[in-house]
Amino acid sequence: MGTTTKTAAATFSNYIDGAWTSASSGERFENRNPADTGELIGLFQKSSRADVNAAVDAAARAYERWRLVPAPRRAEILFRAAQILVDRKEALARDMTREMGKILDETRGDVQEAIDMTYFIAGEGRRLYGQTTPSELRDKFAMSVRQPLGVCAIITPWNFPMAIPSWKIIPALLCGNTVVFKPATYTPLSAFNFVKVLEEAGAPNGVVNLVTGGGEEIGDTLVGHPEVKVVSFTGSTDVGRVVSERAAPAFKKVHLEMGGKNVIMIMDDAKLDLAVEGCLWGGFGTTGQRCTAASRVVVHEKVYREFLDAFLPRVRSLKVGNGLDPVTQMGPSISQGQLETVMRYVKIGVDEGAKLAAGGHRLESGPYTKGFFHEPTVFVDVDRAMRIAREEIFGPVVSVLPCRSLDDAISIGNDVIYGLSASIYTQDINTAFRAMRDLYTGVFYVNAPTIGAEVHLPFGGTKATGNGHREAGTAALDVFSEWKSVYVDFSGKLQRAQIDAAEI
Ligand code: UN1
Repeated sequence: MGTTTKTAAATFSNYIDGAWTSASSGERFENRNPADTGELIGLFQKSSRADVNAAVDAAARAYERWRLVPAPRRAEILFRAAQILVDRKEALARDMTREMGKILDETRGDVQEAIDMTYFIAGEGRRLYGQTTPSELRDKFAMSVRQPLGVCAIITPWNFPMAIPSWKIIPALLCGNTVVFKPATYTPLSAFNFVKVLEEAGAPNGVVNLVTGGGEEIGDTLVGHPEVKVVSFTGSTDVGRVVSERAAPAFKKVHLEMGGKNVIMIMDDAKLDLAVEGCLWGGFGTTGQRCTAASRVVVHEKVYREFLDAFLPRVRSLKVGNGLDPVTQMGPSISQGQLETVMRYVKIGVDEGAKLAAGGHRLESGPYTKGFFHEPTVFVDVDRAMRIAREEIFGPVVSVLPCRSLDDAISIGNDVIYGLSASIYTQDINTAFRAMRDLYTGVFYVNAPTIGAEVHLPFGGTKATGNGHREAGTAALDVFSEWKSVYVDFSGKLQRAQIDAAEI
């Protein structure tokens, strides 16, 4: 068992080579509820270089057997894992809300996304299609097959503590790789829960390894380890750049999923009540802590006032609180540091001359005393040059900008360094298709907010959001496998490609 109750709080172990083990340092770190820091969720292993090395070594050994297990057999383990996740969905969601704050409806959705991904990718176990193609020569066969790469480093954020690990770990395993999983320090319990499910589903020893803890030492050791062949990272653009540079000298395959400054564009023919619902959900769902959050809303000047008159009262009436309370609509920020970032950006917005139209303050009294709560906040009359319109805040802050036309909206929409998600509200199909074509993002929505991607399509972004790879969908298989082209000559003689022409 991975847990032992010593004092009041349970202690959770690393998982290396099929054994639940303590960090070699003997040190632990605390995981606390961001809605109530008085609640200690548990103690987790503070791992160091030695633990990472042990995990990578175990994964490298396990790889030699795992890569030879037929993919449909590997998939059977994943199908079992999906079913266990279904059975445990409610408990897993509650654990997740306690450790990272988002409301229960959303943590149920997070677990559901892991279930969806696991079923979807498990199905690919019987569909790892390559190509067969006629050879240009007689008595010769040509085909391509996917091959695994080896040990994958999986480095994940706290905002989707089970969904995002599933996007990476499940396709990595299906393709025949083994993994070392380093989750964010704010959400080690959901990581533990996920790995436990994989263990119970029958993942052989060493195929999945979990190393908890923070700091540069673990990340640096993991990314730099010569046995690590793939690095899949979701997090900030700044850290993504460091990961990329660290992996570059050995030409490792690096998949990065980073920041966003996503836009909802509302045209003058839009259904405004629908757009208001979309902006509330896109802007304040997950307390604005999604890479896909709708942190910018661009509204046609003809309906600008009308939209704000409907939107602002709804923002002000959002119920903020502990995500376990069914009436709560928005939970806390993840940490003191994230809360301070939000407060810093509110000040930046005010100093830049944007108009604060809703919220703008930390919530500290009554039920909020022990958590990292902030009011849902809206700036209006924002200019595209302002920092609040350009930089990712990762909190409950929405900037509303007026625009004169579709072209103006598209120009504002594209005028940021990121390119994850964008959306348009319009009733005109021509307008919708033009915007779909011209917004340079990896995800696009019509008459829906910027959040809510489903697992069977590729997920990722352009520009500073990503590095050209996509996760989810069958695109995920391209991150975790490499193509091998195979030629079988059964002519019994030397046939020189491009030189010997086949007789007609
Ligand atoms: C993220 O914001 O980090 O599309 C991931 C969505 C979710 C995933 C978000 N399915 O909003």
